[in-house]
Amino acid sequence: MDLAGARTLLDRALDDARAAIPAAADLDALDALERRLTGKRSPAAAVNEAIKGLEPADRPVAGQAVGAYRAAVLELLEARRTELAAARAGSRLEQERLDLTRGGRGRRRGHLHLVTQVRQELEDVFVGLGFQVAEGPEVETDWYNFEALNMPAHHPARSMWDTLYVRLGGPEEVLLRTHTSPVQIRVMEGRRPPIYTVMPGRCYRRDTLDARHSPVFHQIEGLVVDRGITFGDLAGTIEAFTRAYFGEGHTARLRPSFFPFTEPSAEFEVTCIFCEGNGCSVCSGTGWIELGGCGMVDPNVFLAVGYDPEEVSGFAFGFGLERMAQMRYGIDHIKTYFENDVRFLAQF
Ligand code: FA5
Repeated sequence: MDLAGARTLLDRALDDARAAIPAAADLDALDALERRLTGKRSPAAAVNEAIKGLEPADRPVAGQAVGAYRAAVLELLEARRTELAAARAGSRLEQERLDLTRGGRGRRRGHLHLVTQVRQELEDVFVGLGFQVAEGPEVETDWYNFEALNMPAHHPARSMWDTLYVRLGGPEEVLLRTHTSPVQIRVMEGRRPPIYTVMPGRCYRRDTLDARHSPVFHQIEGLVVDRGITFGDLAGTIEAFTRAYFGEGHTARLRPSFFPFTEPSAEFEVTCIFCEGNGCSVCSGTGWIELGGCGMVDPNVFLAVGYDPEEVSGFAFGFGLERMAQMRYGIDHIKTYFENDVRFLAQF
C-alpha cells in the first residue's frame, strides 16, 4: 500500500462512518461500529500496519491521516452516543411518569339523600333564628296525633288526614303519625314556655301517589310559645325561613285556611315554578303550590297540655320537605325521591 492507497482507504472508511454512525439504532450498534471503524481489523489499523513499508517521507503524512481519521470517527461516535443516551433517558422517564392529572382511582363517595340535606339545611336556618330541634315517635297514639290537637273522636277534621292504623291497643288507637304536629304536644308536655322548637320527621298518609303527594313524606313542624306572640311573628318567621331557603325574589302568600289546632289558620303557598303561575299538572292548574299550614295555637291545645291560654300565646307551622325541595330544584314528581335512581340523587 502506498500513501495514495492509504488515503483512499481512510477516505472511504470515513464516508462509511458518516453514513453509518448517525443511523445507529442503539448504543450496542454504536459499539459494534466503533470496533469495525477503529478496532484491530479496521482500515485505520491496516494503514498503521502499512506505514512501516512507506517511503520515510510519507510515513508521518500517513500517520497524521490515520490520526485525523480516528479523531473524526470518535467525534461522530460521541455525538451519536450523546443523542442515544438522551433518548433512552427520555423514554425511561416517560415510562415511569406518574400521571397526576387523572385524579386517582379512588371510589366514588356517596352523600346524604336530598331529603336529609333539606332537613339539615332547614334545621340550620332555625337554629340560627334561636330555635331548638326536637323529635318524636313515628308510631303514635290517637291522643297525640288527634285528640290533644283539638280533634276529638268523630271530629270531621280527622278525615283531612287519611290515617294508617297499626294493630296495637284498641281499635283506631295506635297509628302511623299523619303529621309532625303530635311532637308539639310532646314538647309542651315536657316543658314550660318559652318554647322555640322545630320538629322534623317522617309522616304517613293513605294518599294516592301523584306529582306532589306520597304515602310517606317528611314535614318540619315549628312551635313558638311565649308571652305576647302574635300572627305578625308567625308571618315574619315564615318569611325569614322561606327567604333563607329559596333566596330573594320568590312570590309567596298566606291564604286563610282551617286547622283544628290553630286559630286563625293559614296555608303558605309559593308560585308554581313549573308554569310560573299559569297553571299546570304539578300545581293542579292553580298556579300556586302549597308548602305548609300554620296558625296561632288554639287555646284548647294549650289546655290539653296544662298551659294557661290567658298567660301565653303561640304559633305553629308544618311544611312538607319534599315539596320545598321540589320547588327549589324544579323536581316535577315526588316519586323521584324514592326511586333510588343514582342519576337523580347524584345531582344534589
Ligand atoms: C298539616 O299536616 C298540619 N299539621 C300543618 C300545620 C302544622 C298547620 C301546625 C298548622 C299548624 P297539611 O295536611 O296541609 O297540614 O300538610 C302540610 C304540608 O305537608 C303540605 O303543605 C305539604 O307540603 C306536605 N304534605 C302533606 N301531605 C303530603 C303528601 N302526601 N306527600 C307529600 N307532602 C305532603
